[in-house]
Amino acid sequence: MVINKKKRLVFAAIAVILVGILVVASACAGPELEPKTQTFNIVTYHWGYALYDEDWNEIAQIEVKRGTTVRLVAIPAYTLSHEIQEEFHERVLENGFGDYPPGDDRIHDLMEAAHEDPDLSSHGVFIGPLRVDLNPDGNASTLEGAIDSIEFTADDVGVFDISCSVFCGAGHSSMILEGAFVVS
Ligand SMILES: [Cu+2]
Repeated sequence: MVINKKKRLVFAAIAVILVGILVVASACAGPELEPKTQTFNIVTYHWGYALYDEDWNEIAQIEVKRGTTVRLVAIPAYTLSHEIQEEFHERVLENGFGDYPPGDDRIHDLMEAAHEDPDLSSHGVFIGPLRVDLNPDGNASTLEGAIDSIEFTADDVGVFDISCSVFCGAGHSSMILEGAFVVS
């Protein structure tokens, strides 16, 4: 009888330990099992990009850890408020592009011409090594139709450029954000 009681106590103790291990293991494994997706918004305009995190804080570059599931959303500026579009317009005037120095009088006219030409209204978001090539519609009638997005796993460590894959006028070849996407 004494031995049986001891046995029962040992079994009970083992059971408690096993349950404890399971609870701790599931608590530890929980966050790793759930894939974490990081979303970034990329606004395209004549001629440049503005990067935002998922809460719409503007960021200088997109940085993720290797293995992260990334969702990139490309949004043409024309779908945003007039005020925001004006801000991008000012950025281009202030910074210039290509052969046009900051404040060059011709920049305004070139931008206006591009805005009025429906064939130049789309911009691409291209990151070759990551096989990202987004083409938000420059002439869509709805916001949903205008937006293009992709979800992928950032498997390759590196520093990647974002560039434009759709001809969009005078500033097309200047639409390069060097080192804009970093996987560490
Ligand atoms: Cu372009």
